[in-house]
Amino acid sequence: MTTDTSRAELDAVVVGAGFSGMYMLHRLRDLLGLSVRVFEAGDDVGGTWYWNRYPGARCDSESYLYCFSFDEDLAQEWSWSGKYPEQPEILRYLNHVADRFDLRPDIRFGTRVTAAHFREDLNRWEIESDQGDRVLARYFITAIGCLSAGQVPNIEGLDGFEGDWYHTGAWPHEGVDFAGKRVGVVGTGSSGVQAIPVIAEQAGHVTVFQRTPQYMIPARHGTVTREFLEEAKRNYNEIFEKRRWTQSGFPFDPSERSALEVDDEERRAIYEAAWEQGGFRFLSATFSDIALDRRANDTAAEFVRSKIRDTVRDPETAEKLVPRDHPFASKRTLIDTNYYETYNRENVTLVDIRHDPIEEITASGIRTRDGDHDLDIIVFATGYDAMTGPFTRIDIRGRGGAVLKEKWAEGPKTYLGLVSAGFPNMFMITGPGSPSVLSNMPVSIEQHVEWISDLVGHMLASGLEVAEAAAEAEAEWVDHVNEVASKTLYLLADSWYLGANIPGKPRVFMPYAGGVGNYRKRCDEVAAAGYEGFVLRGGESVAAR
Ligand code: NA7
Repeated sequence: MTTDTSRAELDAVVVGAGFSGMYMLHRLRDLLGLSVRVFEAGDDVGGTWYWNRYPGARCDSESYLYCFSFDEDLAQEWSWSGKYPEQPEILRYLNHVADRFDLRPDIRFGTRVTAAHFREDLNRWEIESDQGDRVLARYFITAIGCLSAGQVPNIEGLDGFEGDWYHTGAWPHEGVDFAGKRVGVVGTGSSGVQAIPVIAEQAGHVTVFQRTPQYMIPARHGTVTREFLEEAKRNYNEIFEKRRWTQSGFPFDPSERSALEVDDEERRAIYEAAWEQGGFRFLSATFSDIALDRRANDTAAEFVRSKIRDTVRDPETAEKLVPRDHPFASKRTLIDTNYYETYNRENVTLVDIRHDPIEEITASGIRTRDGDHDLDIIVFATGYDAMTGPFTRIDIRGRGGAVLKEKWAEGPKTYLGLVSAGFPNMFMITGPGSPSVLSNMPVSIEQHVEWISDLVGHMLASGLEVAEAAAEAEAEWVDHVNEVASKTLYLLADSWYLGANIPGKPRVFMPYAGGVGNYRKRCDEVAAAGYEGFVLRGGESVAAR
């Protein structure tokens, strides 16, 4: 424990001031009247949207669905400019929320929480920051995001690179001037795929280093009009209520047809129509069994492969871009704008590093087995230590000094993705074991924030001091999360859902694939049954549910 420069005793400490932390602060402070401090590593609000300022950064949930629903006036007064919001627009929205609810006075910016230890003698969390804070709080709430611990691969020679390099998730605020530069982009997930076409328009030359080819669905920005967005506002209640009960937090009607019950011509026509509309609807509005049945999935995969071959003029490049080693949508589905078309540009080269691996970074670029690629700038779009990384980089200790990182060494163990046994009064917003990254995030965030504040309200009203997961309830939930995942095709890909992108990380499917609506129902039932699966303690009395 470090120097004690700032002491305070609070009801709650919230870590992170993105969507989750901001709404959590509002609920606890303005609804329950608690004293709350939010610690935020960035210099302003926004979380993911504060950090991810790379060219082309935007959300691939549609704007009118990627926002808060808890306040109708907020929903009515804000107008989105188009189908998919770009990073600056989402950041403006979150700044608007911060101003509207006067959140900033309770957020300490530029401050990273380094440790949180549960003090059994006090029934309080002792929380420390890199700025020397040391505070006590009854509740310790993580709003740290699922994709906030960026990973730059450990490639020999990076230190000696004489150009500039950046990770997409820690992009300089002043931007990067690519004009005339030779740029290497490592990684072709959502971030790389958004950035590459935009960088290619500015740079002298772009070399893309691709490890795994991915399936992409076009965004089709023009398919949402201002009239549509105004209409959506008028149907605010209906749309947002529907959003809460679907599989992924989008209010779209899923198809009930199997991809195998229609003939080739009809199937192709259905895929074509969804392809023209663009976006995530392709996953749900086409057929019901794409994510579950390998043969059905193959039809979607083959359709996307044919689109790649139709778009990319050089057949050799097209074949490098065609995904073959995993089912469609078993990694995070990507939504693109001009991605495949970008490979028709003269100034873009694709290096398939599965066949021509990166050997080292030299002073002047990247050396692969087959040759040297001279570069002025390297962009690492190499993703995150997803879901557990944001937790394990904080020194979190529960009862008896138990270390969360050690408890989770073989994979995250949570009850409902909200709590972890042995870590009393610690609540995780969109923690592992909840739908989180498999859903439209604001929907899952609102559900967790409201559920947590309801529990805290219940504790206050009932004189309870401590809420904690029962070990058996947690074990059952972990089994359930695994069982649900085993019925999907997710386990057939090396994805960050499974930790496969981080060397040495245990291969465990971390999010809950049972669907946002089913999950919400389960959480509601747990609460209605007096917080079943929790041990609630108040003063001397102990209530095991
Ligand atoms: P992702 O989706 O994890 O993508 C990272 C990309 O970087 C992906 O193509 C990886 O290949 C590649 N990668 C990772 N490590 C390496 C190394 N060591 N060498 C070469 N290539 C590597 O991160 P994003 O930032 O694009 O997106 C994160 C999420 O943000 C996204 O899913 C949305 O939810 C929003 P791989 O596929 O692992 O072979």
